[in-house]
Amino acid sequence: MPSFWKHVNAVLQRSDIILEVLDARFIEETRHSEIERKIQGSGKQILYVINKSDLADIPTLQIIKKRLQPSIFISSTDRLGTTLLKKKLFELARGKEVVVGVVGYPNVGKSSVINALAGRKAARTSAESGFTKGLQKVRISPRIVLLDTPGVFPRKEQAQQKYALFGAIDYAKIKDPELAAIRLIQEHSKAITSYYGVDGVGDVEGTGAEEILEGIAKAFHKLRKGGQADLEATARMILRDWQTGKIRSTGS
Ligand SMILES: Nc1nc2c(ncn2[C@@H]2O[C@H](COP(=O)(O)OP(=O)(O)OP(=O)(O)O)[C@@H](O)[C@H]2O)c(=O)[nH]1
Ligand SMILES: [Mg+2]
Repeated sequence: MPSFWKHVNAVLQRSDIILEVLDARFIEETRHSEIERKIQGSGKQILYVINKSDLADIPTLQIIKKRLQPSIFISSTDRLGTTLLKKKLFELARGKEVVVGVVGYPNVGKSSVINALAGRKAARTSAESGFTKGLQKVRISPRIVLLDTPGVFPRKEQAQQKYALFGAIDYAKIKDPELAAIRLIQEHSKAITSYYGVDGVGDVEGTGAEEILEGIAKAFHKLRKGGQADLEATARMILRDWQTGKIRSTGS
């Protein structure tokens, strides 16, 4: 990981404009304290790119967007908001040649944002976090060059549970999947119970996250020998479906 930081630091230095890519479902959690501190110290222009907005609740997004400026919400996969983002970059460039660095946590969609702006698959993407390993330069106009970077974690932060939510650590690798799944269920009980068809299980107010997890295990026959619910396997299934964007958040 330290070599990843080397690339990110180089990009922060070389760039005139920085795009910090955030996950629309976890805007605050994906704001990168260490990167933002470095940008603040440099006086460079930052633009928050709230990606994966196709998976989030739009009214909630609009409220947050007002607090976070300058920002724009887009969906790289559905190509929503990408024309506006491009227009904004041209405005900020003011006819000069500019280098635009694209930074953020692993898996938030940095490479996908670049592809959406380029209109082609210029940067490789993957559902696997930590996919981009080096620097990549992608020209999107005669005067605008984008630099893709590997996703990095703030060096002082240890937040496995949070990382599981937005896929910065893959569902298969997370150490305590039950805890992460329970937190996810607490925050998004409606979306999850309706996705798995277990609406009647647990408490709608979000107090019964463990019962919901158990209910999903039983409904999907994820059982250990002896018939006990296999909560770990169920938790990994939920985290996988969440991380791969199968479950859409409903704002609850
Ligand atoms: N639903 C949805 N999925 C997206 C969007 N943007 C990216 N993804 C998915 O998120 C996953 C990660 O995308 P990448 O572009 O590889 O993310 P990255 O930030 O470059 O990841 P690293 O290089 O690993 O740090 C892929 O499975 C993408 O298809 C989006 O706007 N909507
Ligand atoms: Mg990437």
